[in-house]
Amino acid sequence: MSKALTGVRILDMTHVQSGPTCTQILAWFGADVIKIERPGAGDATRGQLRDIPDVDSLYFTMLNANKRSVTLNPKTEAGNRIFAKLIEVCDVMVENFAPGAIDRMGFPWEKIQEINPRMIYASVKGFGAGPFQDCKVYENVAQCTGGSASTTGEVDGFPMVTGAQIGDSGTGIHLVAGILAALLHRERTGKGQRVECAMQDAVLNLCRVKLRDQQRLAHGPLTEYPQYPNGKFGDAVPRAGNASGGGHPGWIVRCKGWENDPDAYIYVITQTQAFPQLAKAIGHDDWLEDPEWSTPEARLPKLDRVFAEIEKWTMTKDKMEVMDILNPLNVPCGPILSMKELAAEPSLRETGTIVEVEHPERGKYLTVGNPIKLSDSPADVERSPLLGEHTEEVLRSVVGLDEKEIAAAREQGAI
Ligand code: CAO
Repeated sequence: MSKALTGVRILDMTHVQSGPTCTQILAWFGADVIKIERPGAGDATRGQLRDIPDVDSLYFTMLNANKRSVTLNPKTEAGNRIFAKLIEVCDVMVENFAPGAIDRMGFPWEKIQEINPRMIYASVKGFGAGPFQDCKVYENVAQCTGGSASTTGEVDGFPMVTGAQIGDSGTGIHLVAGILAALLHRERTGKGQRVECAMQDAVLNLCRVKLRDQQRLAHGPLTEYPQYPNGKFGDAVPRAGNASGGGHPGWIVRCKGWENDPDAYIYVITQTQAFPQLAKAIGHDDWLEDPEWSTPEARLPKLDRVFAEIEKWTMTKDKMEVMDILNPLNVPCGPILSMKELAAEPSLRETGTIVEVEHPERGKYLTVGNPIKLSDSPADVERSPLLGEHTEEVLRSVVGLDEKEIAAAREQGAI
């Protein structure tokens, strides 16, 4: 089976998480991703949060599958020439260095276009144009500045960041969409273009429903928030604990074993059309005839009592039993699954969402495979490259250097 992006060559100037997530997905779609790393050092994540001494960290290996690694310093004379040649022969360049870093290497967008007018040049930055455009940004900064932290957390608690890497991986995935659109556009026009994605913008996009609520707030209290009807609303969207954020109330309730198991919980949504089945399942047939409970409007001011009653029932069962009972009744619900449970889940292994990979230095490790499934182009997850593993191969076959030129570049410290 052919891969969707076979024949597309990516000049990968990414590091840490946001950019590498993007190029890893492109690699899984079949692109030839050539990751450029600083000679002798490489992507800083190779050495961060190491679990095994002197071996590429899981941080690196789980973000750089299916890529080729080339060590190259474009700030040296030979490195500059090699880099220009790579720009000429690649289709897409992706980078997420601090603002201006690629320009300082001698490759502003104008120069890149001059070298290769078909080049698609994609960047992640922390912020778009504006007062913060020159700032360096990491994940949690993006979560805080993109609206996620102010709307996440306990009702009366601190702003809270989430473990989902919506700033880094979230932006990387946005960038994939931009690159694919630009590739399609290039098919029609023959021209490349710039693709830019700011982490603040990507997080805000993912928090779209909260900007919806900000505008609703001007017209009265947000009735699905736990602050309604007894708490207070200010003039900005508040934190809402585990409230659903959608049109149907939901909450996390305890299940059997919660005293000792931090993940013995389940999220239950009291979707209107499934509410009669849910009420019967928890032993509250009486609610169905009682006007105090039978309609969503009547229940709205006392959702805490609704979920307390649901919890009385869920606490008599483990979370999987609750799932088994409620799902056939069409009650939307989901157990809180730990990373340990997810890692062991056979169905995720079967779909290639969790994959075991063999690495020459660390042995076997687990990674998350491509979550985007293409019927004719399934992703084959391959281990991440060692630092500079493909330098000579790429310099020979892609850049067209001979042995003498490679040796000279090595002498200069360019590779
Ligand atoms: N050879 C030689 N030098 C290289 C090189 C190579 N192959 N690759 C990178 N460099 C140099 C750059 O040229 C830059 O040098 P100058 O600043 O002197 O021009 C330098 O390495 C460091 O780049 P940086 O400033 O991007 O790195 P940092 O660790 O200080 O900052 C980060 C990291 C992520 C905060 C910053 O890159 C950033 O804000 N990126 C944009 C937003 C982003 O993607 N953030 C998410 C990161 S994932 O959590």
